[in-house]
Amino acid sequence: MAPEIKYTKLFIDNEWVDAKSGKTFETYNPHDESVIARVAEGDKEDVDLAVAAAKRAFHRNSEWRLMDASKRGEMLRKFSDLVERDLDYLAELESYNNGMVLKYSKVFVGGAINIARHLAGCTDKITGQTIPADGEVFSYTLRQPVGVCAIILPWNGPIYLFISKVCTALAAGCTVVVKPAEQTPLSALALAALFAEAGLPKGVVNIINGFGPGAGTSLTHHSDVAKVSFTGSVEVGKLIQIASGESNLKRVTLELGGKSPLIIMNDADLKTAVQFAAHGIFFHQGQVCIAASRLFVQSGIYDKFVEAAVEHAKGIKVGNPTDPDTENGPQIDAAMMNTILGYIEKGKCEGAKLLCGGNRIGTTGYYIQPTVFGDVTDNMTIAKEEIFGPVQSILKFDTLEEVIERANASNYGLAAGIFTTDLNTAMQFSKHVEAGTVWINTYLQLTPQNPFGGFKESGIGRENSLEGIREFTETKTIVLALPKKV
Ligand code: TXE
Repeated sequence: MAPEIKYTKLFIDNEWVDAKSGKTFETYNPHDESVIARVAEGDKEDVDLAVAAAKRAFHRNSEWRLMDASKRGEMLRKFSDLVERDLDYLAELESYNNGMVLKYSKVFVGGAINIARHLAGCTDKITGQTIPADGEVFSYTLRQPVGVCAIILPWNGPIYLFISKVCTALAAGCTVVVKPAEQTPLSALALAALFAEAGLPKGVVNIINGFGPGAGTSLTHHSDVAKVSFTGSVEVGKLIQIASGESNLKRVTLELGGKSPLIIMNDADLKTAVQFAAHGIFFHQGQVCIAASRLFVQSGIYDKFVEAAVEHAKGIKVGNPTDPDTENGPQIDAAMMNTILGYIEKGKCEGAKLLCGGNRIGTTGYYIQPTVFGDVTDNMTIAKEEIFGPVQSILKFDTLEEVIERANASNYGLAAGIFTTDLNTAMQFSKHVEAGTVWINTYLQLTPQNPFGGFKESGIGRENSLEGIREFTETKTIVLALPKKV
């Protein structure tokens, strides 16, 4: 049964309000293309109201600013408990609105709760330094919240990214206006209600659903927004940097796409490597920024590996994300599905060997067969561009030196992985590969304590953990003159 849709309006100052224009837009279930709900469509006027609310909540005499840092932690803990209470409902909502397989949605919401709890413990550990400065002075630094933050979200992990970004901003003491992706507006509203229930003062968290041009650009150009935290495409990431330059030089952190290399050495445990490589690319139908989308297999095991990888892909059960034995669900929408099918055609035309899959499944719902290409070479489009779909591209290599060079020959640098039983190989690779996260004998393993972000065009800044919190703060240096040096 479809989950009940409780909230469809905008959320400003802890109140549910219609868009000023009265406009709404439809949101869909990618499994059967049915309309789930109509949601208020925010635009510049609504953004202005939400930013004003967030600015009031950030005033130096506001309840939020005067709250003890440890109390902020308590609020985040209370929020985490409420998310846990509603975990089944939230996971279902995610599956209905973005097609993530229900069993994985539950794991993802659980992972987000762990992040929120970790951040709750960080609020009173955001410290500055005392500095042995020259002269007769006592000198120290404070780390202070940057101000009103715009959080712009994608559709591929709406709950996980909402919780990780918003809780990081709140842990630092900021206030936020969130713009969820237009494809997945519902879960952010449900989470906003939980913040209100947790007792968060009004104006600290505000939600403006809407589109990129409109709600998104109004936020990125707003002179009272001090920072944008964005996850999405490289193209829009660049536009956000431009908007920052054209407005108030707001701080920008970007978590963008990837073309992450996963290396399988001859000495790897074949069965384990095949399983992780498959999970690395097929999880959530490949709609993951850290997907293992360039799979480099060493020549000594290449044939055996490819055979096992194809066998594995053929066995993946694709279907309704809410069925308990489903492993892959639908792509998010028709546009993404067609883009992915276009990449598959390019792969075939450019000479990659299609070993299984390659087609849409059925005519309703945005389903694509798990697809494997062998004999992929570095210059092919499918080896260079982010496909964001269930397409495993397998490339052959001979030596470690060669594969490090080839792995780094990309504009992206989000994640990388290696399967090997040789410690020296693992250490050499992890030191020299250009990636924000490197997994050794594992893949897609995210933990709340680790910073996350990318090298090169995969982004700017880091998220999660104390390092992520620092990105939502400014350093203030204080110099106190003393009559005598101490
Ligand atoms: O992203 P967009 P899309 C990659 C992936 C995918 C491609 C396109 O390769 O195929 O991006 O996806 C808002 N100012 N990733 O089109 O457009 C938009 O409303 C301000 C990787 O969905 O970047 C939405 O809320 N905001 C990725 C958000 O930006 C704007 C996750 C993301 O949309 C805007 C998603 C503007 N001018 C896609 N234009 C990852 N890193 O995980 C759009 N938006």
